[in-house]
Amino acid sequence: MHSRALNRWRLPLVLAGLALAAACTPINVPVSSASPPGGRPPSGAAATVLLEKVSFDPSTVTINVGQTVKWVWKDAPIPHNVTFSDFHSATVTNGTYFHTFNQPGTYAYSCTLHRQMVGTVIVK
Ligand SMILES: [Cu+2]
Repeated sequence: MHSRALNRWRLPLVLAGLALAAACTPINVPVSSASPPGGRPPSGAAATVLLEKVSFDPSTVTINVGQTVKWVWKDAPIPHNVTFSDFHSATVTNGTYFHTFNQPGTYAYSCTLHRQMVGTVIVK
């Protein structure tokens, strides 16, 4: 019968599948490289925005110069992105995105898939 030969192949195939899945797992690397040496890690975000119900919640956050905003996707299976005029996240259904703001100002952003999804980061 073939069952013995099939079993010999099954384990390597499963392991290959696991390796592929691991390789495809998105790694959330902070985009900004401006953090000073010894600065706080991005996990110390000053503000967190949830992407859920096809909106940014809260839609406006206020931080100080040098602080980081964290976006958390909570709307699977609906994909979203966080898009500013000169930087953006990937379009994904799960995960997080960080950005550190090093210049004061008012920064508008949106999700390019859902134009009603708009938000603002105010940097003091
Ligand atoms: Cu969206």
